Amino acid sequence: MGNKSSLLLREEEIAQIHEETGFTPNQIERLYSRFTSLDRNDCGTLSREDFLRIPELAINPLCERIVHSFFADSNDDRVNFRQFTRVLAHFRPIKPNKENRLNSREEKLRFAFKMYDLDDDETISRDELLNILQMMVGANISQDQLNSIAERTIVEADTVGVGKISFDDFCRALERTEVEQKMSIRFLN
Ligand SMILES: [Ca+2]
Repeated sequence: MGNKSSLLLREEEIAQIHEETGFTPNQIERLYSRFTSLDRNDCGTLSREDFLRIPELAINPLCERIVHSFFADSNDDRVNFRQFTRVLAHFRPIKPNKENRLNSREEKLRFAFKMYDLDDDETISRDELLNILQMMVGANISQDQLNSIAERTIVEADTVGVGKISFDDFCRALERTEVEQKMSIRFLN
């Protein structure tokens, strides 16, 4: 880990990030060293291409969408360390009595919902759902079957009858799902 990773992180930054994300100072240091190794140009921020070098992401069928979510708060298509940890915090496993706002069930659901809702209109349309389904199952299922899965999912989830899924519908549909488990990625081993 050379001197690069110890170069920039100050005590107070670590404290702020710990407060915000729930990562321990030790985890923050490790994330930082990962961050700097992805930051090929040493500019203190990551580009979309930098993210594609994270193996845990590259193998995820939703890779592109997850990477996109890192850039939601970014104006210049770059992500700094603070933004990086904030997004990763959503994937922190929930531990009893140690829940942090960012990795609560609600925030995990909100994060997942945004991955579907490409145009940010707060609803998931049939096309948006289809898009995700295609990424997840790839070529294993015919287009007709996918269409009918999307159709059925919307009909079942949409309680208002507008042909779209709202965030409330989404939460209700996932009520019995172990979101906490599914939305946890062990980024630090
Ligand atoms: Ca939408």
